[in-house]
Amino acid sequence: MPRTITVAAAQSGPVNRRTSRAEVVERLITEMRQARSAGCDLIVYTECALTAFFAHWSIDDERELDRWFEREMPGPDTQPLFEEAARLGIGFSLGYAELATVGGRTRRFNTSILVGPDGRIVGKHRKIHLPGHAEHRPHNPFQNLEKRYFDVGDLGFQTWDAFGGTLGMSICNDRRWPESYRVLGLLGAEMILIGYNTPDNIPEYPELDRLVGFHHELCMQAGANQNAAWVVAVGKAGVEEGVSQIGLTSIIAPSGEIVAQSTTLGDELVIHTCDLDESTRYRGFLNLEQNRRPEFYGLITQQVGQRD
Ligand code: ING
Repeated sequence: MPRTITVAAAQSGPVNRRTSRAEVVERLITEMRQARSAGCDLIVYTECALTAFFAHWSIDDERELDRWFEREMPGPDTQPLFEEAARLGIGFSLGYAELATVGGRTRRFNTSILVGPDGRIVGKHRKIHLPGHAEHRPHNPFQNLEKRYFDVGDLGFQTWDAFGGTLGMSICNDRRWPESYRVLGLLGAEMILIGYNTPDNIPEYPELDRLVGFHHELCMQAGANQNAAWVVAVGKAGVEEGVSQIGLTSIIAPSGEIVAQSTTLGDELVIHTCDLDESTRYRGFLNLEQNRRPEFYGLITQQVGQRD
């Protein structure tokens, strides 16, 4: 009996900064119902799915900043999503800005959770690779202030047994680092869920603008194939608060092939039935256990620039 997960990658169109969480959750629930009607076991929402991607502008007042964060999950605005998931019997992953207390200190994370078909949280990932800058850059048409607004994730990379397989999560810039996929692959990930907010232009490197879509696909196709995992990558797309973001929501097989991809810059469900035994096949082909030579990989675990 093949082990399959039918996944809906729920690309999000722009979310206006004045759109309430309740309105967004209504959109998410509509998509959840559509996904379930299409026979999906899992719907994957994007990074910071509940709000506009507020890292794209400067916020100096801490109380104003904290308005963009969730203090509890589920909270009053998101509880209906969990309840509908349990009613329909469909799982989901959701990206959001998390305000947490860790060791008695307030911490702010760019977070995603995995929720089972019973509406219970299975696992949590906190974004590790924070791109952008901490200071306001007045000459840029938009900011990326994740280094100011978020702490580096403190949970590492993890996998969970769910939906009949082993699943892991990453968030946005995590997908550009081969280490993200390799650690998840070594932990047995057969499917990696990724949300992202990716502008289609890079103020500091305009000469790379033409390659933003190519680099987005390249890093995930390589990560999927080199670690024998499915990758389900879901974008916040379109022009959101003046920032034009790529779509290219993609489902990528362990072969590295993009088997399904969005064609719009709005809300769009990209659905595919993923055979987890494809992961098993490519694991056998790769043979990570016998063919890796970690004795030569030492440099990878060192901080760049500390080489003597
Ligand atoms: N965003 C971007 C990402 O996709 C970025 C930042 C854009 C990096 C373009 C490189 C090129 O990684 C987030 N939110 O990480």
